[in-house]
Amino acid sequence: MADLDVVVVGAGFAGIYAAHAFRSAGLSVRVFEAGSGIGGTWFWNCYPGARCDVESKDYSYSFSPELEQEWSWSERYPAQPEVLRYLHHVAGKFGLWPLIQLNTRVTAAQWDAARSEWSVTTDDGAARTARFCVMAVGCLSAYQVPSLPGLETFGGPWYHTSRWPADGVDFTGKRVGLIGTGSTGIQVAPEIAAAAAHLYVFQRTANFAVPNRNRAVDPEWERAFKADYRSYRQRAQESFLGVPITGTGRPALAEPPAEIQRTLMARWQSGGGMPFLGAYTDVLVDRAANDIVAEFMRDRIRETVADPSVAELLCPRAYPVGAKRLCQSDDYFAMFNLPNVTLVDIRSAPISSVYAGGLRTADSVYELDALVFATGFDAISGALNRIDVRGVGGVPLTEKWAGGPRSYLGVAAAGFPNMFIVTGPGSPSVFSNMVLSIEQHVEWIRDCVVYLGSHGYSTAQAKPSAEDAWMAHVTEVAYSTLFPLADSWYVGANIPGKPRVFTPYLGGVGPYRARCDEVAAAGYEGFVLD
Ligand code: N01
Repeated sequence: MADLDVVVVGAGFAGIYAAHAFRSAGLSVRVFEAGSGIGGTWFWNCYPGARCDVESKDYSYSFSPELEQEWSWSERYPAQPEVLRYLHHVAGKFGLWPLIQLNTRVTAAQWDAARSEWSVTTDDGAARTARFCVMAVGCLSAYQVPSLPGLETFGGPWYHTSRWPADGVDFTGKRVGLIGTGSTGIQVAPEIAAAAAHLYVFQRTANFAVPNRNRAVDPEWERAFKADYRSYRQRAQESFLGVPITGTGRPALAEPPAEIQRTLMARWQSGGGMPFLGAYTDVLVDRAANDIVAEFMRDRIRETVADPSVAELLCPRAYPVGAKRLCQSDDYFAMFNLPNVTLVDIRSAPISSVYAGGLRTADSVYELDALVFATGFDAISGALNRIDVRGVGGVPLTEKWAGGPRSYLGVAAAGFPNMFIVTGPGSPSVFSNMVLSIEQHVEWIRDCVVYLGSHGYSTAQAKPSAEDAWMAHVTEVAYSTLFPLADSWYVGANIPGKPRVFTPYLGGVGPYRARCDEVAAAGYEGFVLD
């Protein structure tokens, strides 16, 4: 008999809720977490300026109305420390700490067909067996540092934003080089600029960013909002992004140009990426409509940045707006008006090497005291591929995914019985409000495990044919949009050698949930139950 019913890998939003959900269903569960604290992405990404780009009222668990009512967020967009405090509150309120083992990295998981159980090995050398293995490893946890020649010779400290020292970094009086201008780089840059003697921002690809218009939560608004939380959550579950936003419902191309400008400006003024990009129905599927929105955003950069040549360099042109994750910032572009900030174009003159005193590009030398990498992640599949996962016949998951990650519904993989992936490749995951998608997956997995027990089955395994059909559907939906036109982490383009496969499901949170529910209602259609 297995040691446990369920092993959960990772104690972020997904692992924490999984602990609660499985235990509430009467199952024995243990969560292994590599970090010294819970929180996953919110534990590791403690760089200054880290803030969620989904509003706090949405980026929170919905499973407990009591929790929903008792917790008060202080800001419209919560900063990293507040999200972490929230998760600690949840773990304490629901008594989850005894189920979570920190400082323990899962290194391998092997399916034992004879015993119908997983053998899970951790870096403390221990091995546990479990009937089910739930991978809650996060979509953006395998961070990447580019292999720059000479990095090991650099005389000063260097940091990756996703492994930021918990007690902070003092950049006072320092010349700092920042590499990476995605969501993270755009958040951390103004914080570094406020302290450093000089900040050099090394930009390879200019990025779009909308304002947050972050503000304190008004207690009156909060009271009124909480009175309607349940029906709001219902609307969120049925929505496209996991956040109920209201668009015009019309295509931009059918709208008079002046009206488009008015609509976009109103949304720009109220802040937030989802309502802005969601204003018109054709922005993410029609290049002409997309160009109108992109030009509107470039105009905002031009009117913010004083030096026209810097402004032009900051104007994104390499991809349709939204096809890479839209960044949010209230102060990134204005930061380039500061005398101690320099934008360096490493698209035209790439970084050639790092040396003890700084960094060389094809046409210049930059003397630096510290380097910051905001260079992103081996997304969606990276964290799982770093665990030695072996399914039926000892086949490694890395071998199955050599041509790119594949799964059925983004939650299970053929050849890997009783292994479930929370917000895995082929599910809405990063293209949705993650907390809502996490809850949906955890509950679906829990229900499946309970169903197996109550119907006399011990294993569930996705059928290869179901997986093939699902991945074909994921691809078809993606290629009906502008998303594949960008060299983004959505397609693995940021990792040298990674197969180019579009993995998030773009069919919408509501329709996706409905499909998952249909599969369950049909006795887990597409799975072999044994
Ligand atoms: O990572 P990224 P991120 N030389 O991959 C550059 C979520 N998130 O950590 O575009 C030079 O987006 C790279 O350049 P290029 C959110 O989903 C959310 O910023 O490849 N540059 C790019 O500029 C987000 O999308 C929040 O040309 C190199 C940057 O590094 C996801 O996390 C906040 C390079 C990487 O950008 C990842 O964001 C933060 C090299 N060798 C993150 N390699 C919020 O909720 C990479 N780059 C607000």
